[in-house]
Amino acid sequence: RRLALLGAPVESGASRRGCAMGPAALRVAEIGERLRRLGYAVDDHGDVAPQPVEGLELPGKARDAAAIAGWARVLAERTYGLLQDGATPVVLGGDHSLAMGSVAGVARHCAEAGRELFVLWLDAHADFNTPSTSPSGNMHGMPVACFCGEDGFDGVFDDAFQARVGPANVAMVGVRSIDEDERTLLRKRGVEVVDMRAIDEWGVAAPMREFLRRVKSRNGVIHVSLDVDFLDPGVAPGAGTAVPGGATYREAHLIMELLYDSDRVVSADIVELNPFLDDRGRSAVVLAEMTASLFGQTILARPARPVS
Ligand code: DIR
Ligand code: MN
Ligand code: MN
Ligand code: MN
Repeated sequence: RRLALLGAPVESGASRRGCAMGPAALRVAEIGERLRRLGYAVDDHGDVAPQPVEGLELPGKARDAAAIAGWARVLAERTYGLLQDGATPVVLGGDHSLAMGSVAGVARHCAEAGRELFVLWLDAHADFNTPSTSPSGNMHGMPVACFCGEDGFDGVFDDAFQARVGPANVAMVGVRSIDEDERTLLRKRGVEVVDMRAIDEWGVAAPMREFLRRVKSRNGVIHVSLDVDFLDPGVAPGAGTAVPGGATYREAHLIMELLYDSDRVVSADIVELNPFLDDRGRSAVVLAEMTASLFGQTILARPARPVS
């Protein structure tokens, strides 16, 4: 199996700068080497450059929409192309607005291949704002609304990348910060949200197994989008919008192992790492370790038992 690393140093979707250094820090944390040691052929395609988009403005609040659309378009094309070639794209962020593009590319591939796509959103935030609900106008708080086909994103993509993900096919885990209008919309659409309270009550394994059962029952595939702020700030301080009470190292690690065991993951984003705010590269290393676990690194190096 071939893994393809794609750097996407976008940061204008977030409120603070620094995410543009994310791909470089993940490489210094040896994300590629870790995956190669697992036996994959890993191609690092370097950092992609955004397509020039001029004059795009979205109705409402959406800061730097034209530039974000430029990143989204190039990433949609690249993830789509890599999947068509049989590779597994792993996009290194960059802020979370890049998922507008990565998921659009995966969705097009799945639509053409007749496979149902599910998205697992690991994040402190729901990222379900639209330009009309967003209090900040920061587009890293909007990607899920965008790829679920909410209004307000006209002109971000051209016709080739209009494939959407049904809100019922999105599961969010670790959420603990949602804006008011965002919450209303999220509820209306019926997105599954495993919030921190649910994790405290049930742990991560029970809701993950339920999600994976659902994916399997539809013979679906999974795109995993991991925001560094899913983790507790004590584990991963390199986050621009850190929220206390996040996932522990072990919870996050177990999720990655369950995902690997499911054998359904076709693509991933590793996003929002802000090396400027990090503590001696600690968060970069944690994310690189999580990525290795997502692709099969195990503690005992023995075959895992299949998920029932
Ligand atoms: C907030 C923060 N919900 C917003 N979102 C963040 O600005 O839309 N997403 N930090 O990752
Ligand atoms: Mn996010
Ligand atoms: Mn977040
Ligand atoms: Mn964010």
